[in-house]
Amino acid sequence: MTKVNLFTALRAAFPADLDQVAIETADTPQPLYYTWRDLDRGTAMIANLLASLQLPPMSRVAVQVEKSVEALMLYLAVLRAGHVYLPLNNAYQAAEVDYFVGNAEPAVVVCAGRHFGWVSTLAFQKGTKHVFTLDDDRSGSLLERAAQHGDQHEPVRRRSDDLAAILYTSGTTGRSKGAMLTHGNLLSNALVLKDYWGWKPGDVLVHALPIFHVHGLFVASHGALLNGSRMIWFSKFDPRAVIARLPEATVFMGVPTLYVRMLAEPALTQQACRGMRLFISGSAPLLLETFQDWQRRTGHTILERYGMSETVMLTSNPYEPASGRRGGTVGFPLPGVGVRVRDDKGLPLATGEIGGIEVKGPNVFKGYWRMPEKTADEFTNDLWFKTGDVGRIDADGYVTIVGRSKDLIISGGYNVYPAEIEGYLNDMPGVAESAVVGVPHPDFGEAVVAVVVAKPGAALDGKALIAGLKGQIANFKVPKAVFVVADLPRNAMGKVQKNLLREQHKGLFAG
Ligand code: MLC
Ligand code: AMP
Repeated sequence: MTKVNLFTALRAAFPADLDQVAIETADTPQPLYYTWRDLDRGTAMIANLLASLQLPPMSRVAVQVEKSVEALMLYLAVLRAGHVYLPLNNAYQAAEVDYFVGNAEPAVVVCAGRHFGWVSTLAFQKGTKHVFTLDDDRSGSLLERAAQHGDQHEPVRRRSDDLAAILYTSGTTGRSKGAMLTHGNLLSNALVLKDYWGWKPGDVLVHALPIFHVHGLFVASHGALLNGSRMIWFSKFDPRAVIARLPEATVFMGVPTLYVRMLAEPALTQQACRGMRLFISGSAPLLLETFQDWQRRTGHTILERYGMSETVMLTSNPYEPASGRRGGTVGFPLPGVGVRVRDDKGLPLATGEIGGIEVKGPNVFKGYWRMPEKTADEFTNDLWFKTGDVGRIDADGYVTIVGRSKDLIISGGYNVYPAEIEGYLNDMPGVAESAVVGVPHPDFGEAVVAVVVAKPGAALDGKALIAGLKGQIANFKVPKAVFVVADLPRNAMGKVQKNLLREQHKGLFAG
């Protein structure tokens, strides 16, 4: 069991020579070079600013900003100051942010300068005392205020079961739940991955994922920081630009869409990948076709792993030997992580049989923020967490995910819960009812599609409904297509048969 503030552990891994470059930006107008000393001083100044606000211990700090090195420093500073980091996808719109702020009651909110008006209004209404701005050009009140503070700061002591972060993940009923992750959850997982993925001196990570979810914020950033490794930092994924930087790098992490988009670039060759040691994929199923195309084109075998906001990383294909990485599987339970498969009644299944995936380990979260009943529902009597994923474990121990019992769509690595979108559609004028499903999509893996029924006498137009949703909910949740129908297919019990809708629309984006 780890006993330290996660920041202290990451800080201890900084190289002895603090003047080496820790992060180099790849898509700012001019490249910016941040040394390890810059990270240490910058996080100290922000932590000192937070300390000067005299917040109660473990206050939530909610952050919705563009990706930047300073945004990463803010995350590290929140850990350092002993508070709880609450990252928000920057696609979230006012109604979504309003819910998160109302639910988490952050003491501090940090937002983009252009959103200060509406964010501060709703945050102050909910009792937040401090709203700062941070933009991706290093401007904003957060850094202005932090610059007035000293660059030395003693990290606040934290125990392993103290909260470090809250990550909101949507619920099946449409209301998001805040997964509470502790210093111990995050550090234990980062230490296991450092070893399992063979991080070594000289590694360089191309970081091109957003930093408001587990993959980019924890798996990628912690991996590099804990290894004292340099990062080549993209604020936004651009396949061509990323490929151009691969020759200087050794490690890359992405959701499957990133691999699909890079494969579409002629510049992706064995030569471009000559220095690479490891390509890792996760957050959504990697198609076997993508896995094989990548092998053929680059000579590298993608290592697929499986995780969740509630658990960080759970399973991984082996690092060695690369030939042990099996496409279509998510590999083995990580050291210290228990993975088992159960039937509907919670009974054990034989090897290879398909059932609900349950997990246990030091990485498994502490529960949902202020939702004890929901938390209890998601754990078995013997305290295994029910992932909502459906899969099997074969005789060699490989875990394969075959589906989900939770009604969830994963589009380009982002989760979309149909119930939430149906709620918004049903509230629109003229809509009697709706059903939202995920269908195969060549770029996003799955795409959100809605089927709606009009109220008697109302005339509905799919494009107008899409336009109406934009501005209300994050853009990645907006259906790519809306069909207006006379009736939704239902079974004898009156339940909408979403499988029939998925079948009917499965070819919509083919080719
Ligand atoms: C963008 N768009 C999407 C989308 N991303 N639509 C569906 N699904 C997505 N994921 C839409 C926008 O709404 C917009 O539509 C249009 O695409 C262009 O927007 P953009 O912002 O320019 O898109 P782009 O930069 O190309 O983003 C695509 C992407 C991004 C794949 C790079 O989605 C991304 O970074 N995904 C990674 C998500 C991630 O990190 N997940 C990890 C979760 S952690 P319009 O109509 O407005 O033009 C987790 C646990 C674990 O799951 O195991 O790791
Ligand atoms: P999130 O709530 O965003 O953390 O998403 C977690 C979910 O992503 C998991 O419950 C899985 O359904 C899915 N997921 C993550 N990694 C993989 C993977 N490698 N293959 C299939 N699904 C995955």
